[in-house]
Amino acid sequence: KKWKQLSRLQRSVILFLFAFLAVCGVISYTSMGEPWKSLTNKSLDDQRAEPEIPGLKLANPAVLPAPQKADANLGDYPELSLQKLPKLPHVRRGPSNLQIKPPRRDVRLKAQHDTGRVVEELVQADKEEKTEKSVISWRGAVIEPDQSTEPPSSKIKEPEKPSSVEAEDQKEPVPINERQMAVIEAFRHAWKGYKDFAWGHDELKPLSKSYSEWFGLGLTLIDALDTMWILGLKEEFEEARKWVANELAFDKNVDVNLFESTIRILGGLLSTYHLSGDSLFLEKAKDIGNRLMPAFKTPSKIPYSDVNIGRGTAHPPRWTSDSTVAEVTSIQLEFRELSRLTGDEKFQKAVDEVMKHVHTLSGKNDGLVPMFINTNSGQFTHLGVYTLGARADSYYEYLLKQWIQGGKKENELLEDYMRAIEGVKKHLLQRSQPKKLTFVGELAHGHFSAKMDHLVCFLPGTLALGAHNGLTADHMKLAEALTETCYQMYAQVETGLSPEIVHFNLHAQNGHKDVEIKPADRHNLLRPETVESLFYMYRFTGDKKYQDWGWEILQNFNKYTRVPTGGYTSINNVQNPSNPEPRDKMESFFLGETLKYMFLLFSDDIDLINLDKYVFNTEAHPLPIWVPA
Ligand code: DMJ
Repeated sequence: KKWKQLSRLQRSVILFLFAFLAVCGVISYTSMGEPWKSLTNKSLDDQRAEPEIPGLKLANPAVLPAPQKADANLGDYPELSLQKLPKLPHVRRGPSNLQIKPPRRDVRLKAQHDTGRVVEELVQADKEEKTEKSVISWRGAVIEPDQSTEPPSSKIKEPEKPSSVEAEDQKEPVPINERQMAVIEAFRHAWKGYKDFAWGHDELKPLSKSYSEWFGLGLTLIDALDTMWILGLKEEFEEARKWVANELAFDKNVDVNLFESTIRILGGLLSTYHLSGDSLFLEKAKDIGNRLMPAFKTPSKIPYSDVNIGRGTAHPPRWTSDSTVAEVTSIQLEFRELSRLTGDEKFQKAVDEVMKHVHTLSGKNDGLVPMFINTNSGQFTHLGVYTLGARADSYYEYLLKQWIQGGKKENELLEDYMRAIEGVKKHLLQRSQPKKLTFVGELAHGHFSAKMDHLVCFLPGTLALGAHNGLTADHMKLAEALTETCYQMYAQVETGLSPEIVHFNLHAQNGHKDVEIKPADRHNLLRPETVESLFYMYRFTGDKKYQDWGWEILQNFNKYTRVPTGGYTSINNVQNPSNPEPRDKMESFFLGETLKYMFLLFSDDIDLINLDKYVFNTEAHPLPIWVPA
């Protein structure tokens, strides 16, 4: 009624005012932001994270056989996303009783690492999450070995208990850093392939999405058990444990290689027993240990290479009655430990006898041993060829490591080791051109060959371990030089991955690098030796360059050997980045050794497998030192 009484002008003014007020209201609401967004299901963390981590959901990673170039971004790690971050364990830190520089905690990556910034954000996000949730280490109190016992006496004792140390629990946790997380991510990717396509079988064939059998004993699964424990992968570990409990049976009519099954299966079970305290693994270790014993029933007591673990028979390879020297002298750490744990001295007696016999043999050249030994006569055969590579390598490694395991009392072992290193210096060391890299060549009937297997790259780590245990400082100097050489075997190659064998140039030639590669030698089997040595060098020197070198290697494994559907593969050609020719096989030692040493290399927690308490077997399975330093 009143509206009708107003004049046309008055009505127009009122309408204009309403319209004006309405427009002002909308503008001020918009400038307040978007308050309705807080009503969505997403957490504030998600909302914060999304715009800050560009590219997290990039497309697939480098796909074999056409990998991306070296400086990968997170697109190479498709599994990495905030939601899928691994559940991280707390690791503990104890007194710094190793002779290394105090490691900085919570290492930050520098800008030169391409994945650094984004991974760092992931780590930060994870740290924030952890402070809220307060995770307790599932690895509990059993990571410290029980070392109070001596080697077994002749009388049968009660089985030794595994480690137990509540004191360790009191120690301050050391957070996992971003490089370790990248290793966890790599392990999970490898494990996914194994689980999806090769579960319970020996090795994954990641391209054909199938598996290969060697012994038919779940080799990869057993080799990887203690790596899962150390990386804190509880779920994966529990699942694998179930397989060991329900499926693993050694009562099989199958020929196994004594050395390979000792270092991978017996060694893997023993170290998992020590880390977890779970007697299942000791029972399985006893079972396989007993089944391997027929190998020692030879005229000379030098064991045969092969044993049928179901039938209890053993034999040499079909074409010879020789065994390989490295094989018969690199089973000692495991059998000695089995005796200590079971109180049954027969295991230790058998392997000690081999070492005592080899100690007295003629045919050595200043401590260097030939590659073959006859199981009938007990004598070396094929005399005159000396190498630190295939067929002799771990003989040298186990001389030192047995001496350490036994509390540094067995002098013959130390004598043989010291003499052998002198022999290496005298006969096998040379320097390459143009970079003057120190390398270990081979000697064949008086002729020096500038050939070096990647396998030889265990040596710098072993030399460093000896120096840490009080041997001459010279050994550490040599270790430093050889580690640099082993790194150059990766760095001078097109893919940044080492071939199986290199030849060093002894004379400078225009445009030639130190490292030459023959077509037959340019494969890479995902081997661990260089990363192993980087780990020892970092532990003992604290020099971060060793971590940086390892990080480069990990990135190159991711670039050239990672199979998108799960797993990593050996490759045939490290010189062709556009087609490294995948071989379709993931060796068990990639999980047992390579990734484990990577994880330990990137760790600043010296108590994560303390080297004064544990000695690694040649397959990277840590066993306790009987008398701690
Ligand atoms: C492993 O089985 C062991 O490290 C062995 O001593 C040498 N070969 C492989 C790894 O390269």
